[in-house]
Order: sequence, then structure tokens, then C-alpha cells
Amino acid sequence: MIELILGNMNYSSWSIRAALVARASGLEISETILPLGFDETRETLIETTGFHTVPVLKSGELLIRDSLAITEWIAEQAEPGRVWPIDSGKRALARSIVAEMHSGFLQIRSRMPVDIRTRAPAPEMDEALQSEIQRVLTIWTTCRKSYASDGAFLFGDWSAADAFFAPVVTRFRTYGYDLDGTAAEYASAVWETDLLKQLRQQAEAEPWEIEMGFLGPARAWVQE
Ligand SMILES: N[C@@H](CCC(=O)N[C@@H](CS)C(=O)NCC(=O)O)C(=O)O
Repeated sequence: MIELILGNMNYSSWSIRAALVARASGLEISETILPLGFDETRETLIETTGFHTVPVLKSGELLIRDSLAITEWIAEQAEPGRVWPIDSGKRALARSIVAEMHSGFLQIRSRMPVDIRTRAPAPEMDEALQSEIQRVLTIWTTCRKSYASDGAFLFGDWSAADAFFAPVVTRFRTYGYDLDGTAAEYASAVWETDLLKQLRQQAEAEPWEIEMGFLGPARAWVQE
């Protein structure tokens, strides 16, 4: 049995990425949601996984933490093409932009927290944030221009690259950041996939609310 331990789908960007990869993998992976920001969640996570972050994947005795390591493990178990593109050139580029997302974009991550079901004022724009947003748009438009004839996503068919940028698509919606041209078309293709539709419904239905601090929950409560 394979189990993925996740945070709230409305707020937990790294959980969203792992969940999207798992759901597109064709593998049978059960999901357990532990809502972020509650002491009980932190205690349960430390007790059952040894640390307080999600996502975590459990398969028998194996316990894998971190969205990227989980993505690679799922890719090894799944049919080729389910997680990474089959073409080795595309696959290398997909890994490159996923690694860039995973290790960077601190301004976007800290100042535009994921909150799928909410619409909020955009954060004050400055050079640091603007340059990260511009880098995202460059990645999207470059990939789309190269692979437009192969499908609607970054490398044609859906891949882990789209899963890793999906929380950026939702952030642009949450903070009303207007896109145009190729980037707008790509964001809309992601937003309208069945994978995102399911995720959005799940986020809407979750009873937990979080007030976000710098890179994490400051306060959490259950909706009345
Ligand atoms: N590098 C990790 C980051 C994991 C992470 O920071 N997860 C956040 C939720 S999005 C978390 O668990 N926060 C709760 C905490 O730090 O206590 C990954 O890619 O999985």
C-alpha cells in the first residue's frame, strides 16, 4: 500500500505538487490530509514521520519526504510518460525547471501564499518580486513556444513540470495578476484540467482556515 500524507489542498503548495503527480501517475496511492497550522497535526507528523512537514510518502517501511524526492520515486514506479516526458531532451528540461521551482522563487512563495479559494489584493510589487514573476512567464512562454504542437502543457502532455507550476497558476488567480498571450493560455489550460478541477473542488470543501505568516501558517481554525 502506498500512502501520501498531505497538508490542506487549499494552502499547501508542496502537497498540491505531490498530489498532482500522484494522481496523474496511474498508481494506486491513498491520501491522508493533515490540516496545517494545528498543534495536533505537528505532533502527529513528528510522531509518525519524524518531522513536521508535508508531503510525505509511505510505502511499506519506506518513508520519503520532500515533493521532489516523492515525484522521482513515483516516476520510477509509474509507466514511462506518466510523470516525466518520454523524450530525454524534454525530460531533462522538465527536471531543470522543476528543480528551479523547487529551490527558488522565494519572493513568490513567501509573498503570494497559495490560497486557492480566495481572491486577495496583490502584494506590493518591487523589483525582486517582478523579476521572479518575469522568470516564470519566460519559462512558460519558452516551453509553450517550443512544444505548442505537442499539447497544451509545458512539454505538450501533462508532466511533473505542470504539477510544480500549478500552484503558481493558482497564485496568479488569487492575487489577480493579469496574464496575457501564451502565458494566459497556458494558465487557463492548467486551471481547466480535470486534475485542477478536482483540486479546486477539494480546496473549496475543506473546513480549515489559515492565516499565513512568512512561508507558513501563523494561525489556523475550523470554519463554523
Ligand atoms: N522542500 C519541502 C517543503 C515542505 C514544506 O515546507 N511543507 C510545508 C507545507 S507546504 C509544511 O509542511 N509546513 C508545516 C511546517 O513547516 O510545520 C518539499 O518540497 O516537500
